Amino acid sequence: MFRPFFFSLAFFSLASAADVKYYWDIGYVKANPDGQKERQVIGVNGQWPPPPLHVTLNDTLVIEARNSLDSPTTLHAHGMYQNGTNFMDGPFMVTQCGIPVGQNMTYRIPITQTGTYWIHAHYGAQYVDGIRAPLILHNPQEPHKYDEDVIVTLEDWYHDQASGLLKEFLSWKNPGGAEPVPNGALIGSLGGDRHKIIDFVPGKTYRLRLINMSALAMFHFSIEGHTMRVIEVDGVDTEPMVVGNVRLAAAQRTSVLVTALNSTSNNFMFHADMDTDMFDNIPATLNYNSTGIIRYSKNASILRDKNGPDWSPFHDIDLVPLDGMEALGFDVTYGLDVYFNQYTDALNHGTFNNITYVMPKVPTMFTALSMGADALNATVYGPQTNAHMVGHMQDVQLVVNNFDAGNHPFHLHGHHFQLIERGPAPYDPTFNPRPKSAPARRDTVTIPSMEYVVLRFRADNPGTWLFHCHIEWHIEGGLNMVIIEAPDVMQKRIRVPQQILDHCKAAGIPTAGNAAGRQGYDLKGAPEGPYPYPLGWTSKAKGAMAGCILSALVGFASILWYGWSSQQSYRPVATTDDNELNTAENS
Ligand SMILES: *[C@@H]1O[C@H](CO)[C@@H](O)[C@H](O)[C@H]1NC(C)=O
Ligand SMILES: *[C@@H]1O[C@H](CO)[C@@H](O)[C@H](O)[C@H]1NC(C)=O
Ligand SMILES: *[C@@H]1O[C@H](CO)[C@@H](O)[C@H](O)[C@H]1NC(C)=O
Ligand SMILES: *[C@@H]1O[C@H](CO)[C@@H](O)[C@H](O)[C@H]1NC(C)=O
Ligand SMILES: *[C@@H]1O[C@H](CO)[C@@H](O)[C@H](O)[C@H]1NC(C)=O
Ligand SMILES: *[C@@H]1O[C@H](CO)[C@@H](O)[C@H](O)[C@H]1NC(C)=O
Ligand SMILES: *[C@@H]1O[C@H](CO)[C@@H](O)[C@H](O)[C@H]1NC(C)=O
Ligand SMILES: *[C@@H]1O[C@H](CO)[C@@H](O)[C@H](O)[C@H]1NC(C)=O
Ligand SMILES: *[C@@H]1O[C@H](CO)[C@@H](O)[C@H](O)[C@H]1NC(C)=O
Ligand SMILES: [Cu+2]
Repeated sequence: MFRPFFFSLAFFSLASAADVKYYWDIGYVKANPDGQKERQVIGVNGQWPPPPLHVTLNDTLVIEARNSLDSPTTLHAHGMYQNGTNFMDGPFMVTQCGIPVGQNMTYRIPITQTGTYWIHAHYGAQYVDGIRAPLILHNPQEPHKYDEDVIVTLEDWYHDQASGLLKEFLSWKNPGGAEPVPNGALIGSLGGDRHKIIDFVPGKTYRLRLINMSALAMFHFSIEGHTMRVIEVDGVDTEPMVVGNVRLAAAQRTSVLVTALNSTSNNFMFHADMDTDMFDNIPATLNYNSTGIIRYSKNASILRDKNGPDWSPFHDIDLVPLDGMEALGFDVTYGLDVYFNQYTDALNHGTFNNITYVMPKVPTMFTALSMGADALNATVYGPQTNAHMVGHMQDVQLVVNNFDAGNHPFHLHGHHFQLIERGPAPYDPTFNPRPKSAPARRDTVTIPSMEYVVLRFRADNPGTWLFHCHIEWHIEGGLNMVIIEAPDVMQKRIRVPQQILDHCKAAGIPTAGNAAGRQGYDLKGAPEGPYPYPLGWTSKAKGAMAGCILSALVGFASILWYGWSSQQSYRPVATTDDNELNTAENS
C-alpha cells in the first residue's frame, strides 16, 4: 500500500522558480459571443471568455480553482508533461475524482516546456460550454524573432448546452452517431457579424498563435495578401516553413510568423473556415466560413485577393523540429484500430480494438499506485479501460488505423510523439518505416478516414496517460485508452496531495485497488461491456433488439419504438426565432 503525504518537498526544491498564481472561480455566466443568442456558459470569476494564462519556463503555474458549478469539475492543462505530477493532469477517473461542488483544488504545475497550449475542463462535456483558455508558456531564450505576440483562438460554437447535446448524441435515437453540428464559429471569442480585428503596423513581424479549442470542427486558416511561416506546432518549435494555410483539428495549436506590409492603404481579410466534412447536415443558417480583419488603418478599405485564400495543401509531417531530435526506434509496439459502431447498449460508440472506454471504479492512477507488483499487469485496470502497459524508458510505437468514415484528432497526455509515417489503412506490419532523421513532433495528430499513422515516444514520464480522440463527443462516446507508463517507478516517485484524496473521499470514490476496487485479479463488479453485436447482425436487427431491451427497461410500448426509429436522423436546433443580430463591430 502506498501512503499519501503532502508533496511540499518535490516542489519547493525547484530552485528559484517563481509561482505564477491565478484564481479561478469556475461558474455559470451569460454570454452572447456571436450576437445571435445569449446563453449560459461556463466562465471564471464571473467573466467569459476565461482570460489567457501566461507563464514562463521553469515557473510553477498555480491555479486556485473553485468549483461554483452544480456538478464536479476538473482542469486539464493540455500538453503539459506533468512529470512527477500525474495527479495534476485532470481527466476525471483517470488521475482525479473531480473537484466537488463548492470546493477548491490547487493545481500546481511545474512548467518544463514552452509554446502555445490551452487549458480546459476534463469532466463530461463541460469545455464545450466555454471553460477553455489559452495557456502560453514563454521561453526566455525564444528562438524565433518577432515583434508582437497575438493569440487567435478558433472554436466552434453551440447555442445549446453541451449536456443536452450530449444526451441527444449518446441516444438510442442516434444509432448512426451523428455529431451535434455547431451553430457557428468564433475567432477570438467573436462570431456572427462581430469580427476579430488584428492591428498591423508596417515593418513589424507578428506571431499569431492559432489555437483550436473546438468541440468538433476543424479549421482551415489563411490570410489574404500575406505570407505565413509556421514556427511551432503543439509547443514544438520548428524550422520556419512557408505555407498558404494552416489546418487545425481540435486541440491543435500552430504559431505562424506574418510580416506586415509596408503600406497602410489597404486592410485584409483572414479566414477560418470550419471543415464541414464531419457535419452530418449543414443548416442553411450556418455560416461555416468565418473571417477576421488585418487592419492597417481605420479608414482603409479591405483589399480582396482575386484568387481568394490560398488553400494549397499543408502537411504537418513535413515540419522539422528546431532541436533536430532524431527518430526513435521502438521496444514495444501497439496496434490500435479505430471503429465506430452501434454496441449492445443501443448506442453508437467509438472504440479502440473494439473496446469502448468505460470509467473504472477506481481512477486508473490510483490503481497503478496501490497495486504493488500487480500494477504491472494491464488486467487490473479492468476490461473497459483499454490499458496498455509500457516500461520505464522504453521507446513506444503506436500504430493507429482509422477505419471510421470521419477524421479524428488523437491526443496523448504527458508526451509529445514523433510522426513517423502516414498512409492508407490498414498499416502493413511487415513494412518497416524509414522515418526522416528529425521527424515532426506534436501532441495531437489528425488521422483522416481510412488512413494510419505511426507514432513514437520515449516512456520517460511515469504516469497514467490518456490517449483519445479530442472531439468532445467522441471522448464521451468511448474513444479513449490509457497508457500505463512504468507503475513501478510511479510508486516510487508520485505522491498524491491530500486535497485530491479528500475529494475522492467526499465523492465516495475509492483510491486503492483494481478497477473494481478489489485486490489482485478479482475484478468482480468492474464495469463490463457494452459489447459489439455478434457478426451478421443487420442494423435493423440491432435496432429492434435495442428497442426491445429499452422497451423492457423503461416499460415503453413497442409501438413507441417504431415511431422513434422512423425518424432516426439527428437534427440540431437552428435558432431562427432569436435573430436580434448585433451588428456592432468589435475593435
Ligand atoms: C478557493 O478558490 C477561490 C477562487 O480562486 C478563491 O477566491 C478562494 O480564496 C479559495 N478558497 C480557499 C479556501 O483557498
Ligand atoms: C530551466 O531549468 C533548467 C533545469 O533546472 C535549466 O537547465 C535551464 O537553464 C532553466 N532555463 C531557464 C531559461 O531558466
Ligand atoms: C479543431 O478541432 C477539430 C476537432 O478535431 C478539428 O476537426 C479541427 O481541425 C481543429 N481545428 C484546429 C484549428 O485545430
Ligand atoms: C518594406 O520595406 C523595407 C525597406 O524598404 C524592405 O526591406 C521590406 O522588404 C519591405 N517589406 C515588405 C513586406 O514589402
Ligand atoms: C486615413 O486617415 C488619416 C488621418 O485621418 C490620413 O492621414 C490618411 O491619409 C487616411 N488614409 C487613407 C488611406 O485614406
Ligand atoms: C466557404 O469557403 C470555401 C473555401 O474558400 C468555399 O469553397 C465555399 O464555397 C465557401 N462557402 C460558403 C457558404 O461561402
Ligand atoms: C472489430 O469490429 C470491426 C467492425 O465491426 C470488425 O470488422 C473487426 O473484425 C473487429 N475486430 C476484431 C479484432 O474483432
Ligand atoms: C496478467 O494476469 C492475468 C490474470 O491473472 C494472467 O492471465 C496474465 O497472464 C497476466 N499477464 C502477464 C503479462 O503477466
Ligand atoms: C521527466 O523527468 C525525468 C527526470 O526527472 C527526465 O529524465 C525525463 O526526461 C522527464 N520527462 C519528461 C517528458 O519531461
Ligand atoms: Cu473523433
